[in-house]
Amino acid sequence: MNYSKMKSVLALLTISGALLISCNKTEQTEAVTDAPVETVATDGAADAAAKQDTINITLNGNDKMQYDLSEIDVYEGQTVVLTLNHTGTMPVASMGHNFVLLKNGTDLEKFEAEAAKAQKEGYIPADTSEIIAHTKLLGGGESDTITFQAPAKGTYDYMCSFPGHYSMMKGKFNVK
Ligand SMILES: [Cu+2]
Repeated sequence: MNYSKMKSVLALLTISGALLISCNKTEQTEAVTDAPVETVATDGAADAAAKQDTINITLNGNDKMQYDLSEIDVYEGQTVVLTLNHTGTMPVASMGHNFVLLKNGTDLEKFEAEAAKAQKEGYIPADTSEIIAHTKLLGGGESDTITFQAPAKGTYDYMCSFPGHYSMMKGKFNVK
């Protein structure tokens, strides 16, 4: 073996050595990043939901003046696509339902009193400063879908603003 041949063998050894080291490094890095992923996986569906940009919510209201959800959970930053279905058959004039999401600190009783004055506007008061999002007022068999950004982390109230409904038709909108 002459000198130049030896040099190239040495070079090869150095390269394969470097490759081995880099392979080990990759494995180690993977092993480290694997651990938290597994931890998250055990938390299940809630974390999967947290990763979605958009969350679809279906809320039903019936002729007995009831929503089918008393709590709605979303995550901060999510786009909320909420569909309200009126699953009953009664007309909007006697059993109208909507979904009104209110800012923190809103007095539901006062809000309802203001809403009651706005029959022509589907019981959405002229001053909308306390409203984050709302659907149309629906009669039996109707649906409305709205899209809005989840507000900052916190717990918010939602209600139906049809006169007399909010005592039964209300719930908590939790932004996690
Ligand atoms: Cu209602």
